[in-house]
Amino acid sequence: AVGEKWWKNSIIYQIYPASFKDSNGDGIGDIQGIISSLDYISSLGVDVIWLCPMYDSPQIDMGYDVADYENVYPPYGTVQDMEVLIDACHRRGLRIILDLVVNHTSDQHKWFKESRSSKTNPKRDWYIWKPAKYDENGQRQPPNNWRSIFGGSAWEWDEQTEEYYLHLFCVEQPDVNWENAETRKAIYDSAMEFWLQKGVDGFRVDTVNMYSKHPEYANAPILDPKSTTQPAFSLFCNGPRIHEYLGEMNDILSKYDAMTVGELPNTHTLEGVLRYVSAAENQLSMVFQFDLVDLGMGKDYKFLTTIPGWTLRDLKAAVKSAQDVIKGTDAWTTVFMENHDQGRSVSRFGSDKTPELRVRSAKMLAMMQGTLSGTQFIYQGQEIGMVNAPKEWTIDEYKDIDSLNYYHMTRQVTNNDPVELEKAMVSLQHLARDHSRLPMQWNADVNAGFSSSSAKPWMRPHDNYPDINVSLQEKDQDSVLSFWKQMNQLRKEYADLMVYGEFEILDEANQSVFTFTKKSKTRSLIVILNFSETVQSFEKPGTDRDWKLLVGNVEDPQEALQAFEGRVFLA
Ligand code: TEU
Ligand code: CA
Repeated sequence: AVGEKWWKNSIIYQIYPASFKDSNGDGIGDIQGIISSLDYISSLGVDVIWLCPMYDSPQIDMGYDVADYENVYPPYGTVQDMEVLIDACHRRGLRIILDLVVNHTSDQHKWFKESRSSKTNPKRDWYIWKPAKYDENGQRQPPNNWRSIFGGSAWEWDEQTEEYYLHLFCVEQPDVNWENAETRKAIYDSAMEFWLQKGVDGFRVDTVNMYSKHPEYANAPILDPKSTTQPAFSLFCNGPRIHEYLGEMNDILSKYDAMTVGELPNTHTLEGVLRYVSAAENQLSMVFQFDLVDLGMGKDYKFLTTIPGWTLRDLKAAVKSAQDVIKGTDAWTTVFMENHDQGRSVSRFGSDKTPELRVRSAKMLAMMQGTLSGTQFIYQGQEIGMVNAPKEWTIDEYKDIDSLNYYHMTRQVTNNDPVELEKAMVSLQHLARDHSRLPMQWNADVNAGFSSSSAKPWMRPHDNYPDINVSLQEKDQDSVLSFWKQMNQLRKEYADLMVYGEFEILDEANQSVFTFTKKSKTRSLIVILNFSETVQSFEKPGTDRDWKLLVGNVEDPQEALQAFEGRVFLA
């Protein structure tokens, strides 16, 4: 709509630097590789790129452990390379946003090194330090039972100063003390203004609801009686001062007309979400809700004994919860199914069983994403229908700290029981964040064209790259890639319906077909998606207008819907 913020009808392409394009054959993607791929990125019809962390970091958590906000991880390049990239994007009419990771830093950040050096150091209070507790046997215990999101206690004992520090993620990611105004100022200057002044157009804000912890640091309720640590999300998410902090951040961002998209885990009520994204609240432009990507992942993400399923009704409800954010409100929302923490959408919500079903279901998912309201996000490789790592791969191919911690813990707890370790592998085939981190598949050359043929990529390329790659799909009118380009074009042309239209589900109870409408004042879309592997009948809802088929993923549509067939009608 006229006068709307620029980011509302933007399509954002997410880049995971390590796995996108390696320009110098060291096996690690880099900024020059991204610069050399900008023609490709532009050809997709996207408006913005989002770069996952490229800051200097020991890479314990792939750059989400930042050691220096004002420098670049040397294998990725330099600050100067970033300046060239920002400029190259802008010259093409692309915008660029960075990842803002400020709930925690790396333990190698100079702030933390100072903080841990002594109890009287001026930066002691920049992190969250607490004294030990002692049990009835006089044994030292952490301040509470909170479990780290990557497993184990969220508290780490520091031998030198004899206190514990908090780390909601890994040991090497100490949580910053946001209660300290001087610390907040340092974060705003170093992590935000430094890059805003270089011209970046906004940020994806990591774990945006965890900065303010509930100040009692109370024990979490015992959900897992076998463990000494407990999931404690409600005690560190959406704490009492979070909206005050986000207000301060917004004061800075609004000077630059910068957009923000916050990552909002563990927030399940509409009111809770609106507190972050209602325009009147002046907090964030939009957030990622987790309802859709959490489908079938189990309650606590890990320690699965059976793989939970999901139903199409659950998927519809998850889609609805993000669409409802803008229904009659002044808020904005997002559309996404993949990112660097999730398995591939084709493997999860479509089918990678046969090439035919893979291609068709990838296009069907593109039809769903392409017609839902909100800012659209496409994760690298999604546009060519990349799939999860092969089931046969062993633990040696997995690199993510979350996966490795999980596997090693299983090893310890079960005394290397091969049956339990096999189960752990099945869980990882389902849950691991690694699936989205395999190298981008550019062509059929050795290493998928990600790296030179003599290089050893930091992660093994998928064995299927000769069949699924950019080069092949660019030449093919019927490829997943060509289909995404078409959807991106249609999204611009029919923005009143696809980006802004009012969403309504027509078949809530149907467990095979998902039918929804998108309406503007003058016209409507009807989207019909067969999420099943079997033929399904369907009826066009009665209307006085003629429905015209705008786009579909089956060559010669019949009366009934083929497996994973989708159709979008305009009236
Ligand atoms: O993720 C935070 C988050 O809450 C989850 O998506 C998390 O990855 C998952 O629960 C682990 O099982 C963000 C980043 O996207 C992720 O890559 C980082 O590891 C994490 O923050 C810490 O910075
Ligand atoms: Ca490289």
